[in-house]
Amino acid sequence: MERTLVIVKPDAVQRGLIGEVIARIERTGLKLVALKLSKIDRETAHTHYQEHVNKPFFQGLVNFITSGPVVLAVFEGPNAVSIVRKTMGATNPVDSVPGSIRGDLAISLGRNVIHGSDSPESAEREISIFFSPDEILSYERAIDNWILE
Ligand code: YYY
Ligand code: MG
Repeated sequence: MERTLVIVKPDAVQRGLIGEVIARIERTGLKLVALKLSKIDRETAHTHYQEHVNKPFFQGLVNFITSGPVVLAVFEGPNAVSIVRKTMGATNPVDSVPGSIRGDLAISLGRNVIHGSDSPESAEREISIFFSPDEILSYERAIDNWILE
């Protein structure tokens, strides 16, 4: 089953939006299989955002993601990566549509509330940065037959 990493970013934690963001993803039907409040150190931020290391916004991005507590979550389900990306909305809140997390809750590119993995391969890589295998739970939900065909 596909998994994806979600980070409720420091801006959203400060703004009291943890529940709002997690709830929107829970409501899709994806299963929450790991969850923790954490503070990302600079080395871990570099590893997580390694694809952006040469971009002009990289230092600002690392400063931001390490600036306060975040919530780290793993969601599981068919097409989990794409479902979360759709629920998040476009990277720049100027482009993210109303109804999406960023479209409804953000106005700045560098304060865009949520991270979600961009492919199943990046998801596996990112999840292993933040979670050990024993922190990811396997469990059944009685309602699964009403969510999964
Ligand atoms: O995956 P996603 O978060 O939607 O966007 P990425 O292209 O991976 O960029 C990661 C992160 O970097 C983005 O959420 C905001 C920030 N960023 C930026 O500050 N300035 C840019 N021009 C592009 C991205
Ligand atoms: Mg990305």
